[in-house]
Amino acid sequence: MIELHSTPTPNGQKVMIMLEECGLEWTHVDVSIRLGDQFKPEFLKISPNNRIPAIIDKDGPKDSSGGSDYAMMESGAILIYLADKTGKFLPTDPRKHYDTLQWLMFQMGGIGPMFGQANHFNNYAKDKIQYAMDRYTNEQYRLYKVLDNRLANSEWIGCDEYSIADMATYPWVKGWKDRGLDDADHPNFMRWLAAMEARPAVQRNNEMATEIRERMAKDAEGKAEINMFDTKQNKEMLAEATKR
Ligand SMILES: N[C@@H](CCC(=O)N[C@@H](CS)C(=O)NCC(=O)O)C(=O)O
Repeated sequence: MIELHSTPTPNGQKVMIMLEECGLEWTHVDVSIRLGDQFKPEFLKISPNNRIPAIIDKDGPKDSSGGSDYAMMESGAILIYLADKTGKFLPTDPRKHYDTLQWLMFQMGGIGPMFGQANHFNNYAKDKIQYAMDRYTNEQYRLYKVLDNRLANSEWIGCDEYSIADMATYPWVKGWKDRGLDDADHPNFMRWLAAMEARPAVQRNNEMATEIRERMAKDAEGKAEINMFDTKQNKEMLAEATKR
């Protein structure tokens, strides 16, 4: 059994898709980053960076005393772990393997951070800073073009097989319409998106994400939220939660 301690943001959803694709037994443990659950000591034990997603594999690699609970943070590492555990969605052929890892890292180091900043400066920052909005919006469109170019030459993002690189990327890029992307100018990306959305596991993910979000919103009613974007407050919350 795998416990996914998370909330259905793009980083959370990529792990949900993998768990569904692999047919592993798993459960979602709701971690409300709006209410500050990421600073609770029990969560920090499994995710010292106070970020979702994290997993606990109840049947993980054994520790020195024979215990099999294994905790992990970082969505890309979690996807590789689950692929290794199940032998699925990370090809063993050396070229396909490293191609897939390259494109997984492209999502982790490129799409995730840049799309996240674009979303922040366009939709949440309290000051409208034109330089930051332009910088990250342009980067976001450039990255969509990199994907479209890749998908002109490859059926899937990582290689010619569906893989964890596709699962990692999909939740970040599926909101192309809201981001103002010109679909006619990205035909390969649109072909891939349709193939992703034809997969039952991806469809289940999208339904579950909505259900979990609704459940968490209900649970949060009447409770005080933290300001997730106040990095000073976040720095202090982590220091307070981990002081010795
Ligand atoms: N590199 C990390 C990034 C995780 C991340 O940024 N998670 C966000 C939600 S998508 C989070 O937990 N934010 C909580 C916060 O900012 O306090 C990963 O891929 O797992």
